[in-house]
Amino acid sequence: MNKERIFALMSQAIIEGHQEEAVRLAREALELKLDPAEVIEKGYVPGIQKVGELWEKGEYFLPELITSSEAMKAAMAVLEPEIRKLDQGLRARGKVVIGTVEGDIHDIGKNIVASMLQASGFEVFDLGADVKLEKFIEKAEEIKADIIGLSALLTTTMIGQKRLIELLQQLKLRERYKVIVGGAPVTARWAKDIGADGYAENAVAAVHLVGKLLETTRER
Ligand code: B1M
Repeated sequence: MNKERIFALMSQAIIEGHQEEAVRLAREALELKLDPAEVIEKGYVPGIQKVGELWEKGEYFLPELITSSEAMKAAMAVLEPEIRKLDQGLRARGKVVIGTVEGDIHDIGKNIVASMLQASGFEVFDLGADVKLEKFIEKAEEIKADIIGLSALLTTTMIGQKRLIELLQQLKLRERYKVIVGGAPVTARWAKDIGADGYAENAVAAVHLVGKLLETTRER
């Protein structure tokens, strides 16, 4: 089967919420030695995006959203460990604390970002989803992080990204960390407005951004 065909089937499996098929295709992709990051971005992500569109149009309801995201998570559980295996044991590139902000349980995108960062040689401390703002700071202080990464998928939880920056300022810790933000509703404009150090549209951009921010930190 060619790549385009397998990507189309992956997307379809997510749209239809077929968990077993989504997992089967993920395993097949690995057997075919396809790049797991490309498989996620070109096979599965378009499927879950389509699910979001169907939900917006009122054609899908919460049960479909849940079934599709379970199929997505099951496929990610096959692919993400493979991405992390690409990690070459480099641990010198810097430490990143990442999570989805409080009130927000979306974690599929954040997990992809965390896996890609880890595979690219950064030490990643993933706090999960619905994470209290104080917990990001506690962890960053504990492990002497370089970067705090905040994911938000809801327009109502994006405000948590702003509050985290304000909290760092209050605690006189703002200079100590670079803060990066991402998630579907987040934009470069929002990142600038709240005083974040960077915004990434997707996982590949997040890897570039973190690398660039650490370079500039070290040049100082
Ligand atoms: Co919900 N949901 N959801 N959802 N969900 C959205 C976000 C929504 C846009 C759907 C829609 O209306 N079209 C909408 C938000 C509307 C808004 O805020 N304006 C919505 C809603 C309303 C809700 C609920 C409130 C529904 C309800 O209960 N009535 C509820 C929220 C509960 C809560 O959090 N408190 C809810 C629940 C759920 C599920 C649990 C069913 C499930 C999540 C499962 C999970 O994550 N464990 C779910 C899903 C799957 C979605 C959609 C369909 C897909 C999200 C996703 O996984 N995308 C989503 C529609 C959409 O986004 N278009 C939707 C794929 C993923 C790879 O992309 O997460 O964007 P994304 O991540 C990308 C980039 O954004 C970036 O890189 C990633 C990889 O490329 N990125 C970063 C992400 N984080 C980053 C961090 C970085 C850098 C880059 O640096 C730190």
